[in-house]
Amino acid sequence: MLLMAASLYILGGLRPDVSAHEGSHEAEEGEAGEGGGIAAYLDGRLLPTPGSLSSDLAELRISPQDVADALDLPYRWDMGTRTVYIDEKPLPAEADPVKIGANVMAVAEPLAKSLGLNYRYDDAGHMVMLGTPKAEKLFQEQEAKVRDVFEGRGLTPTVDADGTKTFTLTAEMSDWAPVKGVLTTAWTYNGQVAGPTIRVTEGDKVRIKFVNKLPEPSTIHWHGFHLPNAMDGVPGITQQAVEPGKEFVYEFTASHPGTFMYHSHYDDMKQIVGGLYGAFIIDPAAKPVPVPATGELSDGMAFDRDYTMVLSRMNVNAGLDDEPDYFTINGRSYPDTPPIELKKGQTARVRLINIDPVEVHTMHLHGMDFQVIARNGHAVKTPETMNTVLLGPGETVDLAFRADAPGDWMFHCHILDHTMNGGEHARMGAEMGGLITLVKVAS
Ligand SMILES: [Cu+2]
Repeated sequence: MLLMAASLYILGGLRPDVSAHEGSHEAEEGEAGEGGGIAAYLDGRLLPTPGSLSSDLAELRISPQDVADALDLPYRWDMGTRTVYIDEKPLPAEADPVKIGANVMAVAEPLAKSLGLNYRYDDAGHMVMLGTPKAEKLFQEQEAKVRDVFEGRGLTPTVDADGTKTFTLTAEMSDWAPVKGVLTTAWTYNGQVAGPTIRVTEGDKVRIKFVNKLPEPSTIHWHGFHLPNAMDGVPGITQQAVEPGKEFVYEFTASHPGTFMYHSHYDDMKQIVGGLYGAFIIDPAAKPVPVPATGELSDGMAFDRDYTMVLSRMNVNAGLDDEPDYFTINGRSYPDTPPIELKKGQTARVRLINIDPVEVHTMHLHGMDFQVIARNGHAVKTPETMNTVLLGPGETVDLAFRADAPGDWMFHCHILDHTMNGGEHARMGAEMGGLITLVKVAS
């Protein structure tokens, strides 16, 4: 309702009645600024108090206490001198803090500048976006990890004399940026979402040292593997849950080649959606055969490029029972998902992994067909030519295609509310987001 009211008066030229604010710093509750419907975000996280607009729509106020709380800085309001102190420093005069209703509200831009925050007002979305330099920096630093997963580069193991490959996965809470300027506290393996890809060869002996630095117990399940029962990672059935501060060593042989995944099997709805998952690729021991110039593509071929897309979501402002707000490919939402880049005539394999515990996805490629060459870690007998493929929770699909049509083609989930980012579901003309990437074919 608030958003609708704001849209109406901006579109229709109406003005909210905020006259009580003019000339008075002690406006009555329910008048000045109330009903402006301005959402305020810091690093993509919604602040609890809605912003307010002055009658000329020029002066936009937000709650300085919300900002201080979000930054974990001490906050103090001196009513006598009408001064706000954040971290014991008074806000500059331009921030002009006033009491509106139950809240102290300050002019957003000078408030943001005085705290070294980026400031942006999204007029169409009636949103104030504040950002910390830390969010920008983390986004840049995480780019290389996202690309490693996307382009199929695995975590580097230590290798014993007998050839056993040892990987360490440390589970810990860590800040993660699904898009530039948005930070959320994620449940991560080695500080990243998706966790690092583990990539070995069929027949390899694998040892994974799991270190639990989470605030809760956890385990790791190896999804699709043929392994000793005690290594299956199900708490209360095959092992005791690994308590915070403790470790567990998983050992098994990479039994059969294919696209798999690993994920937490403890409090799954929270820990998997939180980010505790990754891709596990077992390459075949046999050398792949060259791709023929024409005709059918199949699992055992040596494609020019090999991509992995782990489909999930992050609940930045949404609760676990709410509509999810950021659908992600390897922890990133469009427009910050890296593109698939090919030259005309090249071939690519794309390993789709749906790790979401409840959502299905219908991945659709524009401009070209693809062939489904493997499902759930097994080559399909007769590759099927398609343009849209459905993945239920826990399913994997390997598809392959020849890049025969130059251009920038969308590759996206066709459930269209999976292609909008948080805060934008409710408005017309929202930007594209979520489960979208581009296939860029150079001629
Ligand atoms: Cu979807």
